Order: sequence, then structure tokens, then C-alpha cells
Amino acid sequence: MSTTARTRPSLPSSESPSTGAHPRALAGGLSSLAVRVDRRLPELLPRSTERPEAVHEAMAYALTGPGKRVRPVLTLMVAELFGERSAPVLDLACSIEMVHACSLILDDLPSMDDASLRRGRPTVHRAYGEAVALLAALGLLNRAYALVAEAANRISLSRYTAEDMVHHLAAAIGSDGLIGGQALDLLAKPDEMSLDLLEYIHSHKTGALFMAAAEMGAMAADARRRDLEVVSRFAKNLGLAFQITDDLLDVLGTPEETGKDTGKDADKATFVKLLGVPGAQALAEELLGFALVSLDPLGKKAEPLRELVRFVSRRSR
Ligand code: GRG
Repeated sequence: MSTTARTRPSLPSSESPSTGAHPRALAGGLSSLAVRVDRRLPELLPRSTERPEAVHEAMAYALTGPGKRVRPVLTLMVAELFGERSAPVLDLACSIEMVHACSLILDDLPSMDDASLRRGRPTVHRAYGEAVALLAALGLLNRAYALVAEAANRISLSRYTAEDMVHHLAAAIGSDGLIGGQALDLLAKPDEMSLDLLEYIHSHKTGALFMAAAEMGAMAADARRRDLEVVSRFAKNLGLAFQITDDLLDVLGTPEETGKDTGKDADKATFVKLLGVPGAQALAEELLGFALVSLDPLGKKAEPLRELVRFVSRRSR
């Protein structure tokens, strides 16, 4: 497969931040938070006119493309739930989206999922070539860590330190987090597949970043440890359910609806393969039910998080 750039896409300029009014933004009350993220993301990147231009352009292409912004919205919602709505929290949320964008670039590579379409456009390696895609992924990851350190230092915290936050994010991404889940997703043999292994894969490759997103929001708001544990449990179930709905969309959706290649999981072990479509749908709903129950101790103020659950339950993209 050729890894050279085939399409040079048009890029939103980092000097004119996106309005966030793209077709894939979250619906309803969630969309105003997604718009805040969309406006801030381009401001946090190096200019595409600065060297190395191709890498900076690919970073912007990957980061500012029309994603749903579910993870940074989760960070903002959790922080707000515990009373924190400052500018550094928005930057923390954006750092989570940078990690997510990095993971999508890597996941789409020929050596991983070999995907051609993402967010309705060519994947980063199809647009810029594999070498630039890899460097852009690393560029986003490093920018994310720097941003967490900078933003955390601007928030006054008593229970947590900036170091805690950076460490937390690193752990979520590492070989016991996203990297671990992705590794077993790629390496596990179909005849080794079990519910237990699938749960490991999905809760690491997807659940870990949802958990980190919620936990960073709670830490930024200096939430009590037991409140942090509540939102962490919520995010674990939400993330696992989100991945199952992703697998369902791979089978039931179209590239026009989802903005990405569908039918890519045909040779992979997924909950849909193991349980069938109705079984996977039932499991996703059960996990979303657990997510809702875990919010009970937070009462009415957790309503935005319940809205996020409803979004995941109904999503078609
Ligand atoms: C070093 C960060 C890092 C990762 C290395 C490649 C890898 C390990 C992990 C891949 C994790 C991955 C891509 C999981 C899939 C998660 C998922 C359901 C993606 C789709 O998320 P959406 O629907 O996408 O939120 P948008 O486009 O809306 O942002």
C-alpha cells in the first residue's frame, strides 16, 4: 500500500478558529461545550506556516477536523459539576482531545487498522503520508502533556498537584491503558477471544481515555477522592458502552453516516461478533444503565452527564 500523500486537503486556518458549527458536533445542550472546545483547539497548536510546516499542518488536520468532542466535553462537564469553569480547565479538556486525535492517527495507520476514511475525510496518512502522520501523532501527544502541565499549574488545587495530573494521563495512555488495549486488539487471535479479553481490550483502548477525561475534570475542580471515584466508575461504563456502539455502527452504519470506513471489524473479535447485534445492543444498554446508577450519589447536578449517556445510547455517528 502506498503511504505517500494522495490528497492535500483544505485545512481550517489556525488564525481563524473554527466556529464549531460542523455537522458532527454533539446535539442539544452538549453542543455548546463542544463549540468551546472547537474554538480553543486551533489556538493551542503551532502555526502551520512555522517549520516543520507539513507536520504542523497534519496536526491541525487531525485535531480540528469534525469530531464529536465527547471526551473533552466529559472533562468540562465533570469540572463544572464540581464548580470549576476556568480557562485552564478548557485547556485540560483540549489536551484530552489531542491525545484522542493522536490515537486516531495511529489507529488508522496501515500497520494497524489500515483505514482510508476518518471524520468524512482521508485519514492523516492518506492525506500527508505515513512518516508525517506518525510525527504529527507524536507532536500532538507531546503538546498534550505540555498543556496539562501548564494548565494544571494555573489552577489552584489543594488535593492534587500538576504532577498528579500529568502522571494520571501518562498512566491512562501507557501499556496498562490505551496502548495495552490496542496491542491486544491487534495481537489477540480470534480463537483466544472471550468476554473477559474483549472487556480488557475495550476498557483499555477506549475506556481508559474516558476515565482520564472524567478524572482530570474532577482533579481540576479539586473534587473529593470519593467524588473522583464516582465519576471514574461512570466514565468506565460510558467508555465501554461507547466502544460497543462504535462496533455496532461498524456493522449497521454507512460511511456517509459515520464518516469512516465501515465493515472494518469483519476479521476482528468484537462484542458484536461474540454476542450478535441484539446481544451487543443489550450489553451497551446495560453498561449505560450502570453508568446512570453510578451517578446517583451526585443527585440532580449530574444531569448533564445523564444527557451524555442518552447521546451515546442514541448515536448514529
Ligand atoms: C499513544 C495515544 C496513544 C495511543 C496508542 C493507537 C492506540 C494506542 C490506541 C487506539 C485507541 C482507539 C483509536 C480506540 C478507538 C476509540 C473510538 C471509539 C474512536 C472513535 O471515537 P469518536 O467516535 O470519534 O469519539 P470522533 O471522530 O467523533 O472524535
